[in-house]
Amino acid sequence: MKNSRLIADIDANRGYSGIPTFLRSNICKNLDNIDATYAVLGVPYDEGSPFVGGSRFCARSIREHSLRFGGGAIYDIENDKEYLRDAISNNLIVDLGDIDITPSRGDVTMEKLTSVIKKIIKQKILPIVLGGDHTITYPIVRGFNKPLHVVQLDAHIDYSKIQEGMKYTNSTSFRLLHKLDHVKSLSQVGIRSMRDQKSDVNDALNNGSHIIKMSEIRHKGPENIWEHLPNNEDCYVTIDIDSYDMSLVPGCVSAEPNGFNFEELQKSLKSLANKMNIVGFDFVEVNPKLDVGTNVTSYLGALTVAMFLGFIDEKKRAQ
Ligand SMILES: [Mn+2]
Repeated sequence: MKNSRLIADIDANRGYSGIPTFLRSNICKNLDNIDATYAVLGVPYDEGSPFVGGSRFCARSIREHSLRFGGGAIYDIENDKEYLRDAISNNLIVDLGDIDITPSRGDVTMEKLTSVIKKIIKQKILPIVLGGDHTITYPIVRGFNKPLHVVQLDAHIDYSKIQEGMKYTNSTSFRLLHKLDHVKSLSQVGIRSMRDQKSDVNDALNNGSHIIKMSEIRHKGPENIWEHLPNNEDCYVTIDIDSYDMSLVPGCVSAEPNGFNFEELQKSLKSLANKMNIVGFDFVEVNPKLDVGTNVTSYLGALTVAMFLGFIDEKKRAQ
């Protein structure tokens, strides 16, 4: 067969055609035998969202918008570089589909997520997890069985106290994961929401969190904010779409002003991928039902995930 991967080459494979797997990667159905370097997993869970639900449609929408990247690579004219060409053409990326959601049983759903993450990691494959809301990061990180640093790019600290038994929410995830023994450090980057509570920020700081504010990012430059992390150690990254400025993310219910512009987030992710050994990442909180007609927020999400994966892949290939 000329092109078993279905990704656009010289064939017309338009963004609106085909089965929407991430970057038209092959579907892998056997979680115990994943033949790939990178595995994409969707978690269509938004029951942890206290305001407006709908991010359960994030993963599907990101996959759809990822189909718009053709030509078998992600090309950046700024440095005349193609990312992921080898990964795409050699099927190093697979799409595992979504975690099965048990409605109204966040505990059950998140157990499933943790067990799938364990299976992926056991096979030394790098998980790329598409939310869903920000609840998912804690169940993902607890699935790792080795020491790692966690970097959170987010407008909000997501460090609320557990109240009324609400454990699996998008505002409690980082208080929970910060307590895990194998989490060596937590860096919370781009935090700026005036809806965050001072007491939660104090708790995070007292527990050793490195909170990096927008003023520091702009003062040092977004590529120079990682000095506190030891080179080449394992690092898990979580990207909340609301780390971007409100003006860029109409399809995000928690958008805040004074966030990252694209170049700033690009530089911070590139420098992080160069410095650390990235062992997995997630991307969360796009709410496609709130987006404008062009679905730019989903497109920006697909671009961000593909771009960061490109940086990680570039580093791996250089080693
Ligand atoms: Mn968040």
